Amino acid sequence: MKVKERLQQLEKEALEKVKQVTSLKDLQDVRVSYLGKKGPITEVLRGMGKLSKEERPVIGELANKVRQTITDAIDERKAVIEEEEMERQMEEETIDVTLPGRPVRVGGPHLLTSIVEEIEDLFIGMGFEVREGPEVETDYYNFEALNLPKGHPARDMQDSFYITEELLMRTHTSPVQARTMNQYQGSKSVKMICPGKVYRRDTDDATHSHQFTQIEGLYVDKNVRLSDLKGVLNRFAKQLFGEDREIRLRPSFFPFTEPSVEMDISCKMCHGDGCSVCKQSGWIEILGAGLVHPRVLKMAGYDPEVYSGFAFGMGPERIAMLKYGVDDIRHFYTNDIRFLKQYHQA
Ligand code: 2U9
Repeated sequence: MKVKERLQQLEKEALEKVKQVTSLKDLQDVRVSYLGKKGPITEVLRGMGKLSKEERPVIGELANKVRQTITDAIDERKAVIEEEEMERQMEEETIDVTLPGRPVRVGGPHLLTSIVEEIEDLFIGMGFEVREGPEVETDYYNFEALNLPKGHPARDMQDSFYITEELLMRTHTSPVQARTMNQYQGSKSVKMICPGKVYRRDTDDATHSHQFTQIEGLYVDKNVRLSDLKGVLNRFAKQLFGEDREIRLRPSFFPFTEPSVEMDISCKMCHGDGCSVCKQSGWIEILGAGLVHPRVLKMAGYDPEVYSGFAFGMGPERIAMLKYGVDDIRHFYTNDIRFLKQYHQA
């Protein structure tokens, strides 16, 4: 058979096969068998050397044309098969839009985070700024600057985690306030709260934790009086626990305040009559407070004859326990999702 005829025959044969295949795999087989390196067209091209000078360009052109025709036919067929495949898939695969969706579990702030933020907002509303400080503190700022010199009995009262002789995990957030006053050296007033983690060497139980949260407040200015403290705390208590709650101040003692007080709120359960929540007293202890000790003011560079101030401290865990009826402080740290999710606001 002449080369020309052979090529024409190959074209016809290949086009026929292309027409017949129904899968992409079979189509690929056709491509390889006709156009591949070992295929008949390549063979023809390889044998061109044997042809006469006149025949060579004619056959070369024809071979390329045949190859192009087969390639085009294969590509065209490929598109058709792919389209058919897609249509078949769409027919077969039905999506049941009535199936229930898979819910995405949404997290939310921890109860403790929420209560701290609520308290922060409340004091920000009364003109306080929020400040933070280091959790690893110097003995000076944690004790000394707060009128707790070395050998003071209150240092034993609060067994602490010491890192070195001069460094410890802060036992309260008061050093943040002492640092702020020390920075200003009596040059301006201070109105701040400081929330944060504190550490004490306690054995954990339902009401104690070796690590817990505190929010302390400090207002130092000219002419700050106990009645200012009472006004601020009264607003705080009513806003957090309800306008129907009353407060009372009882005398107490803290080394860094003089006089010192403890604040109670009236019991919501019994409205003052006495019940198990308030241990029959009608009142629930909420926080400690007082007027900043003159010695503390002086150590930070504030003249106690010119400046005075009030300070208070509270434990947000205790506040949250009272507000939401949580009976064990350990619930805040053990991260049982069944506990936590009860307090997620959507
Ligand atoms: C400076 C001066 C005075 C902060 C104060 C309290 C009273 C207090 C405790 C209540 C329960 C903390 O969570 S708790 O353990 N705090 O009773 N804290 S006055 O007084 C300061 C702070 C800083 C410079």
